Amino acid sequence: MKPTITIIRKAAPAIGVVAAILLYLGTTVPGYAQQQPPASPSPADLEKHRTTPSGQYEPSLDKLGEKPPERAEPTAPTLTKAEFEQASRIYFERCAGCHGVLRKGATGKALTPDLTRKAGYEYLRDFISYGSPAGMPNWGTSGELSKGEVDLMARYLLNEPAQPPEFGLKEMKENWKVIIPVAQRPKRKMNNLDIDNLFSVTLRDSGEIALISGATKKIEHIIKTGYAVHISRVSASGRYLFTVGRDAKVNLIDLWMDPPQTVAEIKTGAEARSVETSKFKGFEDKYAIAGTYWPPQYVIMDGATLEPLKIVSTRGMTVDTQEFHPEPRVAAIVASHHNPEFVVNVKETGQILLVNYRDIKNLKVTVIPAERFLHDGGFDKTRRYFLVAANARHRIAIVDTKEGRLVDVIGSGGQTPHPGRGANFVHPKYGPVWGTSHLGSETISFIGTDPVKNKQHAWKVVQTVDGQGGGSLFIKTHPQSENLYIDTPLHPDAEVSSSVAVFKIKDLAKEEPEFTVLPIGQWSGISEGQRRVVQGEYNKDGTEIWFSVWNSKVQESAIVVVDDKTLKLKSVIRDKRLVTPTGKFNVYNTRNDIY
Ligand code: DHE
Repeated sequence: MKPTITIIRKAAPAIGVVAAILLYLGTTVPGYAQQQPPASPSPADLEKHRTTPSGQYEPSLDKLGEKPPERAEPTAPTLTKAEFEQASRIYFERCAGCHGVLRKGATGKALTPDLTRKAGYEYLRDFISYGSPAGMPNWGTSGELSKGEVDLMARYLLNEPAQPPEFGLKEMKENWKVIIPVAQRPKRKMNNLDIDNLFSVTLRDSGEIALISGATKKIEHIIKTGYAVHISRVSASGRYLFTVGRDAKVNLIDLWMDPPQTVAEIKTGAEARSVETSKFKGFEDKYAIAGTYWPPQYVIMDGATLEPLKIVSTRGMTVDTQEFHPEPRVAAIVASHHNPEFVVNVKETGQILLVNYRDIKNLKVTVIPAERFLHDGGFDKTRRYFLVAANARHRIAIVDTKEGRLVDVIGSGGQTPHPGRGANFVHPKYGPVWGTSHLGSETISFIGTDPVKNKQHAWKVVQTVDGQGGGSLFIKTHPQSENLYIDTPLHPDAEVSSSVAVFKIKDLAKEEPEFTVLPIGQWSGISEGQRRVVQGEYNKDGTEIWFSVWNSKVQESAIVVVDDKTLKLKSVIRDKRLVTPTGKFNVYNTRNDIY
């Protein structure tokens, strides 16, 4: 295979990426809306939306769709019980991510019966069929929903919303299993794995993770997890690995066992994306926390058994208009290193909660008003400040986790920031910065994070540079590295989505820094599919960076390892067990919040 590297000066903005973003957010992206003719996504786009990885990025509540709704009594117009259940399933899978489980609106419009009945059946039917320039897909004309299904959904929306089940202590305990009790677990590491350099790799569509050795690149073990497992997090000691599925199932994996295996599991709700474990001194490995999309709540669990201890609802008031929101989803959660606290980001209310676990019984929660639509984020290099994207508001909220206060909420410098956990490095001109890329624009922004020695730059976007285009999800560097990598897996152009851009950090001192393009998809040796390249993750030493080449479930995927010094291909992991690899979590870097 012949590696090719291209040097690019400046890339043209990728207007085409807007369709993906609109589908993702269910809304218009300011600025882009003006450049775009008001058109609905084409049938081809919608087909991609349904069948491709980028399509799967659309917020969905597909697990919720499998639950029969509790209130299935039709009001107007009449729907049979079977019709109501079918419509509820379609609603939770396709609509609830944007319009809300209870149809009160989120990034999409509210669809409560008072509004839908005013609009009327024909209006709803046509809206569902043809979509809207504001981002509503044309479900009918694209063939995504049949004529009968469009009619069903229009009638369904005239009825009272289905009420999905709540999930309290009783339900959690019924779904909680300690497979290996603590007393029967090993007292020391029993295997020969170099745990710190192990990668936990999400195998999205097979509901598994692969544990891959950082040294040999060999798949050591595959472990069954929740449905479309979303992230892995590692306990402070490095012994326990936590995964969370979209179905809200949390697996606790003991990495000391031979082979590593799930020692406890629990279902914490119907839909979830986040899990974390206590890291403050004196509380290492003691607690775990999972946040759910449905029901809107978080649960604090015992760190060694996952026994649910305290469930707290996130229903409450929005940060700006101070209205009650009935279903604010829990997005990113991180564990503070400065206090015995979890930082819980509540998406729809825009509140950041500092949940103090020193005394679980008399739980103290500091509520920090930030900005709506909080999604993902990470610490600065000192691990004191937490920066999180309010993605649909194009802003970044910054919290001082030592003093427990909001530092500021600032414009991100681009459209729809999506940092993952972000990237920390020392900028040649501005000192320590944290960076984010964007879903909706080619912008990569750097925010000053040192309020002591570089006060004039702190909490400001000190520089923006253009990458390959929009559709970026993750940015990455490492304290040992001189490079900064930006993926673009949701870019509509296959060449862009299957490659990554790399900036030399020292070049950021220049007026218009150049970047190098690494054709990771081509390097994988796979010729089928769009080969979307997603989420760089370093090995423990920061000498190599791993990228997933993410194809659909029926196509071949791979992991490509790049030598960070030379930017050359180091190795390719191809194995039929690598089904849709996406997130990768190096044990050492994840447990120490190195990014
Ligand atoms: Fe993610 C992190 C939510 C789609 C891969 N994703 C997160 C977090 C949230 C979230 C709230 C932060 C967790 C934390 O730090 O505690 N993701 C969502 C969605 O709601 C969304 C948009 C749609 C959905 O229905 O799930 C979504 N995410 C995706 C994907 O399609 C991705 C690309 C592939 C996949 O595996 O599903 C994807 N999300 C990831 C990854 C992280 C993540 C790899 C962790 C990044 C990290 O470095 O920590």
